[in-house]
Amino acid sequence: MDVLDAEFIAGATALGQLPAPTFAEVAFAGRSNVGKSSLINDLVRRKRLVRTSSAPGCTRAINIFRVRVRTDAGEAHLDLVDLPGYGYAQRSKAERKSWGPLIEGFLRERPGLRGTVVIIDIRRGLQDDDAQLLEFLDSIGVTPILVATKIDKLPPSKRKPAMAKLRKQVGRSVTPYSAVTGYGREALWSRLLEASSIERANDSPEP
Ligand SMILES: Nc1nc2c(ncn2[C@@H]2O[C@H](COP(=O)(O)OP(=O)(O)O)[C@@H](O)[C@H]2O)c(=O)[nH]1
Ligand SMILES: [Mg+2]
Repeated sequence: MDVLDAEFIAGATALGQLPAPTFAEVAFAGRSNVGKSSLINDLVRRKRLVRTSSAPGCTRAINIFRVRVRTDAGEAHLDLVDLPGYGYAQRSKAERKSWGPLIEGFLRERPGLRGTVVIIDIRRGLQDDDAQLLEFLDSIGVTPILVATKIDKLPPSKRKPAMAKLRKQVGRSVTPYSAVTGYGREALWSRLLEASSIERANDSPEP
């Protein structure tokens, strides 16, 4: 995938602060420190577009990044939405409680949303809060795009069995990914473009 441009558009800690959607949007959800920001940076091939952190749990905002990609049909815009990480136990309870409505509200109400990527750490497998998010998505009729990241951290012999186990747990296909090696990048882009019906976004006016 050829990403021509990628820029930060907006950050918000409340839904009401977000700008109205302009292009198709794909949201990225996952536990804190799962590698969400790294994955978005790898997708757009920009090292520091999205701030990554070794101190987990520090992204409490919804951040929107606009990308312009070259497609067979020409060029297209797509907005990538980095949602706050969930499930970080060391944050205060009140703070954690505030993330649920923000994430769920966005996933439930955002009119421009075309796809929801749920990212799982392949070494940890499906955690309770991942399962809860999948249940929530199911309850609102959203079929997630599932990604298992940090695949490079497993020795090659353990990758296939770990993926098979995860696929069985979630009952659908999962795209393996490594933000370090770029493994899975093209496969995930295909899923993002398909979810976004990118040709339609292509007809949209310039922002
Ligand atoms: N080895 C490896 N490390 C990763 C990968 N993705 C993220 N990380 C590391 O995991 C930590 C958390 O990543 P970050 O993208 O900030 O996670 P976020 O909290 O979900 O946005 C950082 O130290 C990253 O360098 C990956 O695919 N492979
Ligand atoms: Mg992050």
